[in-house]
Amino acid sequence: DTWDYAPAPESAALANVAPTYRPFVDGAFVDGGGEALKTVNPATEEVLAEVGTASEQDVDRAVAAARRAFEKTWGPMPGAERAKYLYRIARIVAERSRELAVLETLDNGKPIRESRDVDVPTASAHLFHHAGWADKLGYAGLGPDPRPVGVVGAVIPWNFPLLMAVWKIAPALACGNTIVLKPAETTPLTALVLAEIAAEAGLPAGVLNVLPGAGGVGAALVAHPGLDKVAFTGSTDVGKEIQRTLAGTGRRLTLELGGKAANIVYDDAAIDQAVEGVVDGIFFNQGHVCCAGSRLLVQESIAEEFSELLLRRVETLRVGDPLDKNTDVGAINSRAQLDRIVDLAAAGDAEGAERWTSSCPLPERGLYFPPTVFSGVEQTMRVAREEIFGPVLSVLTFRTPEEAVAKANNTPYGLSAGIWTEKGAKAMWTARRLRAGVVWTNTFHRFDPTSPFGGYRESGFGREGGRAGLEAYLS
Ligand code: TXE
Repeated sequence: DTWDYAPAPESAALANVAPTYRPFVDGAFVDGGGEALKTVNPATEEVLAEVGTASEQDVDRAVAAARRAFEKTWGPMPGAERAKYLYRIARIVAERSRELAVLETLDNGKPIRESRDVDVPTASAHLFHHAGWADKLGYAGLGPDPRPVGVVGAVIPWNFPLLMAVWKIAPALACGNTIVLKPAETTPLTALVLAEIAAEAGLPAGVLNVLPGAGGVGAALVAHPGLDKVAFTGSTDVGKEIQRTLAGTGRRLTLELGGKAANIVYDDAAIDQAVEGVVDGIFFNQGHVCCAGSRLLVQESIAEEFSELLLRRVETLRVGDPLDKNTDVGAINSRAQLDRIVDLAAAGDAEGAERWTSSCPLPERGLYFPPTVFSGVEQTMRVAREEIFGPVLSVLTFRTPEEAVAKANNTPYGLSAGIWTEKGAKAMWTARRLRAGVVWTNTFHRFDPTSPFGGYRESGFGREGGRAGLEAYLS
């Protein structure tokens, strides 16, 4: 009893896969009707690739192709068969991990150590995990026979380009949906390689479509009446705009937006471990992380000692060439983002916070910002309230656990938080009171496909990963 939508890799699908960067629609790379964009390597500001972008007609075509695939091939396909494609894609991602890691680092600016050890393996793990769900959805606690939602439109940001693509694609496809994905304009390359990988795995035409382009392509996509669901990760402002666009349409929506996470260090914490966690919490991926621990809340009794150890450790971080395996902090993804970081840091100075900057020399060219720590930060300051999305930590202090919780929750966001203590009961007491979707204890930035990830309030709604993450893609 064979299911005949699994052509061998040397099939016709691959004939259309050219090593150029163009929209991927209905199983083939096509000449998009949009104006070509240039993606730059932020470490050098040199043009990396010219990328064909999608027009509104391409959005129409992609949504129509996704609808056809949903109705004719992917939707009716048994889960066990869908799983085979996802396993195959997961395996190819793992096999091509070096290439993907290098491309991600070139396009995004993140250290190769991170793209190699975090982004790509986490993406492949997410695909493997969801491949395993495809034939077990009846056990997901969502009824005996949960149905796919239909055609999904997904818009993703530039901070984890491949991983965010996979966070949308893997659950959507595992649940039997088809998808049209718009990667960020500054980092479209790995999503297009992923499309090539899908073709290599023989994924039926139309199941996955990738439309490079700027925000206008995203706006045209999310407003498209042919979608059943929209999944967005990006800024809170755009998330709110999308929510307004979808109001009253009955279409499903999940939003993963910004954050301003507190990393709470109690006086009984293992200090060296906490220093490492705080450093990783904010300087991982240059701080371009929605769940970054951008507010350190340290207990007053150890604040001085902790700050001293922290600055000494931050001083050792190597800022530089993202392709160098020894680099800890890479390049800022775009000039616009660098400007935003510079402006917000200037607001910290203006409002009276004390700025400390690492003395690590920065490369002579490229987009860089040195690791920066603001102390004497008050809760009302912009550096304590606004997402900086850069390598900038704001330090606040607290006296009691109650005060720590109150300060941690004093934010319009609610995506993540960290707790550092050797006392289990104190960790549990604190975690229960934090209004954050993810709370890490004695660790930070721990991502696992089995754990749901998502926010409260202005950090958005809906979960990605785990059983909860499937709900968004099933009805
Ligand atoms: O985000 P945008 P930007 C935060 C972070 C950062 C700020 C701005 O603080 O400094 O947002 O970043 C597409 N309809 N985060 O400007 O614009 C866009 O093309 C539909 C946190 O890069 O939200 C891209 O693909 N789509 C965040 C994606 O939205 C639209 C990650 C994200 O871009 C659109 C990124 C529109 N009207 C930024 N306008 C996180 N949660 O991790 C733009 N886009």
